[in-house]
Amino acid sequence: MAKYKAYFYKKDDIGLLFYDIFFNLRFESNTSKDKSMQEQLSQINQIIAEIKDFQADTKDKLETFKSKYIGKKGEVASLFEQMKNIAAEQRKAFGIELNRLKEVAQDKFKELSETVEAKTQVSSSKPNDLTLPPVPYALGSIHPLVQTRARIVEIFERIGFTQSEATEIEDDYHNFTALNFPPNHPAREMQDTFFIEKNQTSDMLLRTHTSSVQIRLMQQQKPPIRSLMIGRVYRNEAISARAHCLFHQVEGLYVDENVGFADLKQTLYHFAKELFGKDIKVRYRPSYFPFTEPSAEIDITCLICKGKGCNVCKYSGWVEIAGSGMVHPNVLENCGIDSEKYTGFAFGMGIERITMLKYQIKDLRLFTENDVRFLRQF
Ligand code: 2U9
Repeated sequence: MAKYKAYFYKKDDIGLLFYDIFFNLRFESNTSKDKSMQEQLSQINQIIAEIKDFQADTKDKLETFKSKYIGKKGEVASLFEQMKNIAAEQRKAFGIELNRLKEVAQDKFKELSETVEAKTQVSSSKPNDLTLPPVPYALGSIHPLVQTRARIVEIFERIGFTQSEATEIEDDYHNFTALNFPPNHPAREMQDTFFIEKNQTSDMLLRTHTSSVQIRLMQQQKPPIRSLMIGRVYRNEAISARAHCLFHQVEGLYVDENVGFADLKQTLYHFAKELFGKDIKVRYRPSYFPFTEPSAEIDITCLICKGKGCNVCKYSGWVEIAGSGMVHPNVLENCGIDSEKYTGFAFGMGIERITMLKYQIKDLRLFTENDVRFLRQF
């Protein structure tokens, strides 16, 4: 609607009066058309949203939809009527929006008609045949990492290992210092570890291994200790097919009088054969960790090429499954355990790595993508 302003004109201002009326009329009526265009567009969007939300499970509701939106006196038709009020230069754009609305309404009507049709067929069909077998539930499957974890626990529980747990947020002491990490060890850098808080007294971080659980256990419980620590650990790594910032570890600790390297070897030899089969070979390769001395990495024959050499084992015939070693005397002493009286061995492995080797999975990211096509295979 054009709006008129009230002015007081002197007698000789009559020309100005005509000019003003003419100009205001043009000016006001254009503004009014602009406004009308804006209003109509927002109305179209509102109707589209309403249409998308509309539910109909009966013929009555379907009829309501039809007369409200696509009938002769419906919203779409009435908006087409408004076309004449739209400024000529905006009419094309308005028409495009209107056609979009019409299309949305027609598609929705088709979709609702099919739903109502299907419902009426079901309700008008014969009563249920109670003798038919039940429709089976769509069952999921156990995640491959959970399966591997369960199998590892089963193997170690049978030889006397219990399970221990602690929090994933740790302090610097339990994650590094008590484990004999020197103050400037690279693992303490921000590039490798997620720090939550950096304090004068103690840094808080996301644990980088489950070894901190073993420290807490040894502080609370005196030997004999034979326990597994399982859980999530975090490292500041870029996510790729071979690395992730979050993965799962199983660590084991056995501390008692007269525990020696032969016990370590035999325990992990038993484990590897149980998990990967009697035919695989196991070898211990000297290594270094701050928390164990001596330390060894544990390899088994490559499961793909059976030791002949392939690109998975980098043509060595061996793949690494775990790290291990005799608990460093400093670590025992840090936990109040007499290292003259007691000795112990420890080992650690990544559950993802073991699962990838066992099932020949090539990309670590598959474990967290939740794609049922992957998960269904286990
Ligand atoms: C205490 C003392 C010693 C646990 C060990 C390893 C060697 C090891 C890696 C395997 C792959 C971590 O998941 S991984 O990246 N672990 O190589 N872990 S010995 O030694 C301990 C733990 C706790 C108190």
